Amino acid sequence: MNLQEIVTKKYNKGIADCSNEELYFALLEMTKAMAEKKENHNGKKKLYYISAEFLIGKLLSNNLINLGVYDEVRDVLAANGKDICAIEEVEPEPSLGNGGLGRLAACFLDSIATLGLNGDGVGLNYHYGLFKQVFENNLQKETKNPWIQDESWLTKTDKSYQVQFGGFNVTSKLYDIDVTGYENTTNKLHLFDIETVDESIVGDGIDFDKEDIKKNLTLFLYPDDSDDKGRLLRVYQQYFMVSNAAQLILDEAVERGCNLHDLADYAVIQINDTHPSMVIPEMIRLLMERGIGMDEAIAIVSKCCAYTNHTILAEALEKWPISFLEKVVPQLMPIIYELNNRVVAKYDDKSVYIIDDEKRVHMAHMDIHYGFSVNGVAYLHTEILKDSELNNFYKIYPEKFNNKTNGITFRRWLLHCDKGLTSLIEELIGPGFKKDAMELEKLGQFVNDDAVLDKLLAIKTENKVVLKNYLKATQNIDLDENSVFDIQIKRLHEYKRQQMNALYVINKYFEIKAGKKPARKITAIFGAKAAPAYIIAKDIIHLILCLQQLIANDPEVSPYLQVVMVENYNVTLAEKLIPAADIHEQISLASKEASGTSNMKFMLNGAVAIGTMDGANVEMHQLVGDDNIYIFGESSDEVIEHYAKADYVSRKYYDNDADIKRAIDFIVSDEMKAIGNAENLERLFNELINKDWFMTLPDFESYRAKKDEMLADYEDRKAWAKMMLTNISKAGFFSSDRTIEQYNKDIWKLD
Ligand code: Z15
Repeated sequence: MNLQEIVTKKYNKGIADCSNEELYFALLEMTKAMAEKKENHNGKKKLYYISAEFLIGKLLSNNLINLGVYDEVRDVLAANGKDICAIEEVEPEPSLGNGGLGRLAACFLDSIATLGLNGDGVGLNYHYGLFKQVFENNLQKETKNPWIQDESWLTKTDKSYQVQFGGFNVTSKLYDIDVTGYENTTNKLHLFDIETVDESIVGDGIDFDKEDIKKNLTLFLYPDDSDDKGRLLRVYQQYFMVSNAAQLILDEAVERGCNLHDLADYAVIQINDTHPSMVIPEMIRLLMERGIGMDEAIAIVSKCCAYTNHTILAEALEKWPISFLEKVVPQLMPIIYELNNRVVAKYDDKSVYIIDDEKRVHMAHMDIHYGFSVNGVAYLHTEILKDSELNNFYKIYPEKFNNKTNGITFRRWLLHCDKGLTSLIEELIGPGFKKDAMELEKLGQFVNDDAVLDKLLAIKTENKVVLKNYLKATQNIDLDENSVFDIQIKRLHEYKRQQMNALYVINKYFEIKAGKKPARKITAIFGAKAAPAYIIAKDIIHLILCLQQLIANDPEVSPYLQVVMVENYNVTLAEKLIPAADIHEQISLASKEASGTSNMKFMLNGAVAIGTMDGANVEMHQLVGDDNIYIFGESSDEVIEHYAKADYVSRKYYDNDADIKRAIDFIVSDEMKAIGNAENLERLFNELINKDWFMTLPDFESYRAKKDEMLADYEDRKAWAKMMLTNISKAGFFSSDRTIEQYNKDIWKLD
C-alpha cells in the first residue's frame, strides 16, 4: 500500500487534509509493512548482539532512506503541501542508551542488515529512555522521557519466557523493532519486557520505588555512562535480559536443526561490554538443564561467546558483590563458583581470578576466560588493553585479543543528516560512496578546485543557518552563522574534559577584556548530560551555564564570544549540530577515551578536529596527516606514567601559571557567584586545584595555543575548505560497514 492508500484506510481523507501527526502514523504503518516484506532468515549460523543499550534515535527518515523511498515520499508530501522535516519532528526519540556504547550498537545493527548478515540485536524495552534534561537556575534537572505510544516501532510478538529470580519469577514478553538495511534485508531488534511494569509509580523527577521488581524492572534505563553506578535493580535487569536472550537463542537454534552439542555452528553471541556477561553462566545452566554435562556445556558456551571491552576506566568495569548475585540469581552462583575454581586451579596470579578477595565477581574476567574473543574498539585502546589493563590475560590468551576500530553508519550520519553535502558528493563522484564508503577518497581530486571548495563552504553556512533557526525555534537560542562554531557534544565526564574547554572560554574572556579581540566571533557550543549522581559533572554543567549567561550579558565580550549549552542533548540534536560544526572538540585525557564516535561523525560532515592522541583520534590523525587535524597534549604513554608514578600535583600548575590561576580563580569570583551557586562553584574550584584527576592543567597551555592557531587558520577560508574536503575524503574507513565486515571475518564467521 502506498501512502495515499494507507491515509485513506486510516483516516478516510487526502494527504493534504492530514495533520503532521496523522501523516507520521501513516508513514509508520507503511514503513513497517515494507520492512516486513524484506525479512530474510537465511544462513545456518546467526549472530546475537546482546546489549543493555541500543540508542537507535528516531527511525522514520532512516527507514525511508534504507527502504529506498525517501525521495518519493518527500515529493508526494510536498505535492500535498506537507514538509517531511516537520513530520519527522513529530516522532519521539527512543533514547534507549546513554551515549557512545548504545549508539554504536544501533550503528552496528544498521550495518549488519546492510551487509545482509543474519544477525539480531537483543536488549530491554525500557519504558522511559535516558532522562530528559532540563536546565533550571543554571542546573541540570532530570525528568522522565517516555517514548512508547499506542502506535510505535514496536511490534508485540507471541514469544514469552519464564525468568527465575531468587524468590519469585516473571513472565517476559518480546517486542520487536524492524532493522532494515540500506537497500537490503530486514533483521530484528528484540526488546524484552514484562507486562506488570507500572509507569504510574514514577514521581515528579525520575524517582521511583526501587524495591518492587515486578513493577519497575524495565521502567528505566540506568543513566550512567562509563560508570557502574546503580545497584540491585541493575542486576535484575541484566539477568532478565540474558536469560531471555539465552532462551531465545536456544529455541531458534533448535528450530534450525541444532542438537545443542553443535550450538557454536548455529549461534554466536557478541557481549557488548560486561552488562550482558551473565549470559555465560546462564547458557551453561540451560544446557545442563537440557542434559549436557558441565564440562561440555562450558566448552560449548566458550565457543559461542565473544566480548567487547569499551573502557579502561576502573569505575566502569563491573564487579558485582557475591551477596547481590546470591539474592538475585542464586541458581547461577554454583556455576560462577565452578568457573572461578577452574581458573584458581590453573593459575597462581590472583589478578585473573573471577572472584576477588573482597567477594566480588569480575564480569570482564569471566568473559575473557570463557569467551573465544576479546576486542577493543580502537587501535590505541586495544594496545593499552594488551600492554597494561588486561596484560595478565593477554599473556594467557594472546590469540583471543583483537582490535575492531569503531565505525558509524553513513546512512544516518551523512545521507540523512547532511542532505546538501550528500548531493554535492554525488554530483562530484557519483552514488557509489553510498554503498562503498571508501569511494569518498575520490573527492581528493577536487582539493584544488575552487568551485568545489566554495560549494563546500556554502553548504556549511547553510547548515549553520538551519541549526540557528532550529535552536531559535526550539530553545530560544540566538546564534550568529558568521561566527566559528566550535562544538563539544558527548556525555559530561571529567575524562572528556569539558572543564578544559570552559577554562579556554574564561581565558578568552579575559583576553577580550584586555583588548585582544579574536578575528571573528567564536561560538563555543556544548551539549552534554551528566549522570544524576555525578556531582562534579553537574558542577561543570553549572559552570558552563553560568558562563553562558555572564558572557551574553557583557556588551564588551559578547560581540566576540558566545557560550551555548544546548538543553537535552540527544541523537536528534546531534543530527542537527554535527553538520553545522566548523571545529569539533575531541580533547579527552590521552588513554581514557576508548574510541569516541562523534569524532567520526564530525569528520564525515566536514568539521576539523582539535584533539589529543586518544581513542580513534590516533587513526584519524594517521589518515588525514598532521596538516588536517590539530593535535595537542600529552601522549597516552606519558599519562599512564603519571598515574604509575602518582607524580601529578595540580596545585603546582595553579601556582606557577598565571593564566591558569586567573581562569580557575574566576570560577569563584564575585561575578560568577552573583549568577551561580557558591556551593557548586567552590566544589569545582577545589576539585581542580587539589585533585584534577584527569589532568586538565598540564594540557591547558598546549590546548590554548593549538586552538588559537586553529582559529587563525580558519580565516584562510580556502585553506580551511581544503582541510574540510580532506577530512571527508578520508572518512570512509570509519564506516561501520567496514567495522562489521571485520567482526564477521575475524569473529562471527557467518556464512
Ligand atoms: C560507553 O558509552 C562507553 C564505554 C563504556 O564502558 C560505557 Cl559503560 C559506556 C563508550 C566509550 O567511552 C567510547 O570511547 C566508545 O567510543 C564507545 O563506548 C563505543 O565503543
